[in-house]
Order: sequence, then structure tokens, then C-alpha cells
Amino acid sequence: MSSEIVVEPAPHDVWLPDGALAAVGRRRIALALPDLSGPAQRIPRAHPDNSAEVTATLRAEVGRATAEHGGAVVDPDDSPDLLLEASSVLDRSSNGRNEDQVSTLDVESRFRFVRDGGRVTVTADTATALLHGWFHVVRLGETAFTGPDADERHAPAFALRVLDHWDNVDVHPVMGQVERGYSGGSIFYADGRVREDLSRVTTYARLLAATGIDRVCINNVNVHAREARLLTDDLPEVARIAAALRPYGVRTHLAVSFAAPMTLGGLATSDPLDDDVRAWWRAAADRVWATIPDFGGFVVKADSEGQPGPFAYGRDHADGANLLAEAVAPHGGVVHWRAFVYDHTQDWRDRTTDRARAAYDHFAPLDGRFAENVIVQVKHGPIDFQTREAISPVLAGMPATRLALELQVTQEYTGQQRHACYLAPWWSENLGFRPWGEGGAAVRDVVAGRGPGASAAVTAAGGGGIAAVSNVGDDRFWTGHPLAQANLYAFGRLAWDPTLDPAAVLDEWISLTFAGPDGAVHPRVREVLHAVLDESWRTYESYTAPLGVGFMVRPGHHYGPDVDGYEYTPWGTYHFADRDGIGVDRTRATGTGFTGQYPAPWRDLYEDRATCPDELLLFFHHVPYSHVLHSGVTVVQHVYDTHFAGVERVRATVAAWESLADLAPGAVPTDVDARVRERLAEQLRSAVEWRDQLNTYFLRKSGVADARGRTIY
Ligand code: GCV
Repeated sequence: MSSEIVVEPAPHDVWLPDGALAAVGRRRIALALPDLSGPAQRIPRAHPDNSAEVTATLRAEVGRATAEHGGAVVDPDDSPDLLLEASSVLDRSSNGRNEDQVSTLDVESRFRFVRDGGRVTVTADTATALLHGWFHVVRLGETAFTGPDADERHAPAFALRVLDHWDNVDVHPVMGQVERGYSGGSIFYADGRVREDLSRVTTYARLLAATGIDRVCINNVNVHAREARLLTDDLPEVARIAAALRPYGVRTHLAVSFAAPMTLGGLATSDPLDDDVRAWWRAAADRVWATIPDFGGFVVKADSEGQPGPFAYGRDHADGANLLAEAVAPHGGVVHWRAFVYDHTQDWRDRTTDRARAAYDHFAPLDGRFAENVIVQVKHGPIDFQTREAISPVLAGMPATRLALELQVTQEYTGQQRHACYLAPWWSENLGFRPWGEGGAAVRDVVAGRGPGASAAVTAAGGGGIAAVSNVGDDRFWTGHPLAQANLYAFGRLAWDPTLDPAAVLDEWISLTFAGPDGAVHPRVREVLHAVLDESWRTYESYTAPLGVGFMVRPGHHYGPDVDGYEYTPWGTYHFADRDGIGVDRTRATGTGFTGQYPAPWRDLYEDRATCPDELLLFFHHVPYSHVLHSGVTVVQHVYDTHFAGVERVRATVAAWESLADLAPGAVPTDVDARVRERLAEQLRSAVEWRDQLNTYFLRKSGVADARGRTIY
């Protein structure tokens, strides 16, 4: 028997190929890094104990870039082109809060960038913040040094910027190793345990640090029996993961099970008001922080899709969240408590229950009762990460609670990394949505703690920030589809600055990812990537579920069309199509009353068909197929037109990508090209399937022919 040794190719460089560091690596760079390990005087709470590691990382980054590109590490007094200096960044931070309002978390991240006659100085209070400043310079490339003189303060809009991994330690029989993962196995776990070699986790932390993300929850929010033990028996293994993330200033969080006092602690109850339960959680948290001093906190999915929670004891979600908050508070930890609570066993015949209402109905009455270190984490839409949904009204309904916006980078409902779908334009719309109308605060203000009526505590804490489900796995390209890397990059950048233009963020990603050895990108590559990705979310929307109605996907795995797949199930995701019309009546006048959960003006704009935006019409209203949209066409004709057009746009996308072979031969690495072509072929096949199934369904239900007489089956 001959045994073959298979050499795995190294993971793809993503947005940090050597060429991305060419501009900075050519320079003379100095580091002024006094001991950053002690808590700085002005920092209000315990500073995470990662300075030594991050300082070493900075030295290594600078050494590596200069060695690779012909620059040099020089003395701070030797007129460096770039000086990275650890010292106090006083003055005002760029997000407009006064110095005395700046929280520990801001201090961890903010930096000052000064360019004076082509020389750059980056100053920061902490090693992690200096690392963010370093990657800012990397991102700017040549322009970091060639731009006009500048003196800028940079601070993230959101103090908490988290990526959640839905990774299981054991391969789950239905959900696999990574729930809703489309990029291979987990980078943390293999063979039922934490991986021996965690070097890829450190590379991941480097990629995240380069975008501004500095917290990662390392296990699935559906905490199964094996994964629950990460909190106790396997803590030393979690500490190994934390050690692999720490060199890049990324802190570790764990998803925990509300039933842990029973399943792990042997108690008879998990009642949040029980003294033994409280003592159990306190001891558990003490052990975690004793093992991992810079640990971040817990993430909890409770009373949701079968996960245990406080309802079993007649308690509410404030009781549940505060139990854990009390345990982590002495360590400066936080609890991300998810608001994704609804009845997943409803009777489809029951027209009074509306899943969209559930989070608000459960959580809004609890506003003001959550402890200061609880963050209620709210999905952007009231249903479940659909391609188009109204914004969750919870985001406008809890001013005395730290709220985090939850997004999905993994493309569960947006093509599962087989379809090119750049999601930043969608996230940007959500972040910029103004629940109180024109001139009012935006969602990005709410989650930064600056929504209308925000309590002083919420503002002082900087709100709850942002979190998203990661799309990363052990695939060579990290994200399955190489172009899905742009989503991960963009999430990090929007988490730092939600006002960034998604096309500009894409441009940054292109500049870094496709940088040749000299740092330059072939102009055709840039052009084609914009052509492929800029409008790709709207293209995806056009050939899938129309006008905000959602779902219509295959039950279970959620890939591909199945119009009635969920119609008679207990999941609460219905479209109510009959021979006359389609859509969910969520009005106060005749429907579920969901529109009443919004503040003015949206409660009224959504209530009225005449003012409801087209793209959300079927989310809020049941209308006849003949209903004329603001666009001037009927609902059914809109379905036909968008589905035919969507497929043509995918064809154009394929052609644009394939044109690169002639326009820019060799500019895209062969393996990237091959993977993208394979995915585009599947996208086209799937888009055709969506078009034909949707058009056929609507033709058969309505009996209304396509005005343009195209082929429908
Ligand atoms: C982790 C959706 C997904 C589930 C996921 C759930 C959640 O329902 O399909 O896989 O569970 O959301 O966000 O908790």
C-alpha cells in the first residue's frame, strides 16, 4: 500500500497579500513603544491584558513589511517616514464625544494620524489601537505619505464590533460543523476538539485587525451538549484559541447555554432568581477570567428555536440576562443577549400570530430593566436576515437599553457564497435608516448609544455596537466564494465607520486584495469587480422573493427556490398567495398590527399601501396581483420583469468576469479565477431556476399572462 502525502495549499492571502504592504514597507519606519502593559492613568476600568503580545506583533509587522519591500526599521530620532508612537491621544475623539465621556473601549481603539511634509506619525494609547493605526496606513498605501498635511483623530463609531461564529466542536448531524457555514469546516475545531495547530486563527485575527474588528465569539449560539463544555472542562482549550487571537488584539467571547447550571453544574434548576444558580454563574465567570484575563463576555440565545431560557421558570428576559450580567460584571465583561425570540411552533392556520411582532412584544416592555453590561442584540429585520426586510422596530423601541445591530455576513439567504452578492449596500441602508423619519436619528446612532431619549448609561457606554455572523471557514479562500471576502472586509469597515460608501469600501478591498507585488492593481480588474459586485445584492433580490415577501427558499438548507416550501409549516414565514393576490397584512387596520410597533412617520407610511415603499409592499400588505406599484407596473408584471431582468444581469456578470482573461491576462490568480467561474456558473443555473419557478408559480396562481409574452412554464 502506498500512502500519498497531500500538501494543502496555504490559505489565500485575502486582503493582506505582500503587495498590499508595498507602499509602507518601502519606508523608513520607527516604533516608540514604551511599556504599555500597565493600566494607563486615565483609563477608567481594567485594561485588557494583551499589550505585550500586541506590541510584539507591531514590531513583527513592521519588520516583515520593511524586510519584504526594502524599507528599514530606524530610530525615532532618525527622521522616519512613519513613526508609530504609543502615548496619550488627548483632545476630542473624532466621534464627537468629549474626552471625559470616552469609554475604556474607545481608548482601546482610537488613534491619531498626523502627516506633516510627507512624514506620518500615528499615536495611540494602547497597543491594539496603534495596530489599528498601522493598518490604516497600510490601507491608504502611497496616499498615506503623499497626501496634504493632516491631523486626524480616528475612533470607531461602535465600541463593540463582534463577529459571531456559529461553529460546532462536533459535526452536528443536520447543521454540520459550521451552522449556516458555506466555507468548509471550522478554523477553530476539527475532529471533535480544538485544533492542535491554531496558526490560521492568528492569521484570521490579523485580517480582522486590518478591518477594525476586535472581538470574536468562537462557538454557535445553538449551544449543544459538547459545546456547552467549552465553558468548564474545555476552558484550557478556549484559552488556546484566545492566545491565538490575542497577538492581534482580538478578544474572545463564548456562546453559553442558559441551562448550564443544570447540564454542567448538576443543579436542579437554572432559575435566574435562584441563589445557587447565581453562585454557579459567578464561579463559572471567575474561572473564565482567571484563565483568560482579556476575555470579552458571553453570547446567549435563550427561549429561541428550542434553546433553554428564563421562560421555563416564569421569568422574563431581563431576569435571564441580568443573571449572567451580574456574574461577568466584576471582570468588566459583557453579555450579548439575543432578541431573536419567537414561536417556532406556531399553527399556520392561526392568522393572529405574527413572527415579525415577536421580538418587540417580548423585549420592548423590558426597556430599562437590563443591567448596564447587557447588550440586547437585535437582527436587522424582524424576521430573519432576508434579502429585503423592514428594519426591526426593536431598534427604535428601547432607549434605556444598550442595543446591538446583528447582521449576517454568511449568506444563508443571499446565495450561500455560491452567488456573488456584495451585502455592504444593504447593511449601509440598514445602518442609515432613520426610524423617526428625515432629520431624525439613524440606526447607526441608536447602536452607538445616541438615539432619541437614550439613557445616560446607554450613551456613556457607547451603546451596544454591532455584531455579525462570520462567513469564514477552513476553505482555502476563507469564504468559499473568493468574492465573498469583500463582505467580511466591508463588515469590519462599516463597523468602524458606518457612514462609509459601500462602493468606496469595495474599492479599498480591491486595492488590497488584488495588489500586485508593487502594490498596483490592474485597472480592468478594478472595473470588472465593480461591475460584478456593486449592484449584486439588488440583482440577487430581483431574481428571488419579490417586494419584501421573503423566504420562498427550500426549507432546511435554505438554498434555491421553493415558493410554498414554508407555507404550511410552523415557522411563521408565510406569503399567503392565493388566486387573487399575495403578501402579509401587517397593518393595524386589518392585519396583525405590526405597523404599530414603529414610531411616526413609519407607522403610518407602512400602514398605507399608497405610501409603503414598493420594495416592502408584500412585507406589510396583502394586495391583488393587479395592484399597481409606484413604479407603474402591476405586482405580477413586476415579478415577471424583475425575474427576467435578474437572469440577464447574472449573464452580464458572467461575461464581465470572463472578459478579464482577455482584458487583463494573468492579473487574477488562476485558482481565484477558477473558483469564481465555478461559482458564477452555479449562480446562473440557480438564477434561471429561481426565475422559472417564481414566474411559473405566479402565472399559474394568477392566470395573468406576461405582457411581453416571454416563456413561462
Ligand atoms: C443559529 C436562523 C438560522 C439558524 C440560526 C438562527 C439564529 O433561523 O436558520 O440556523 O441558528 O437563525 O439566528 O439563531
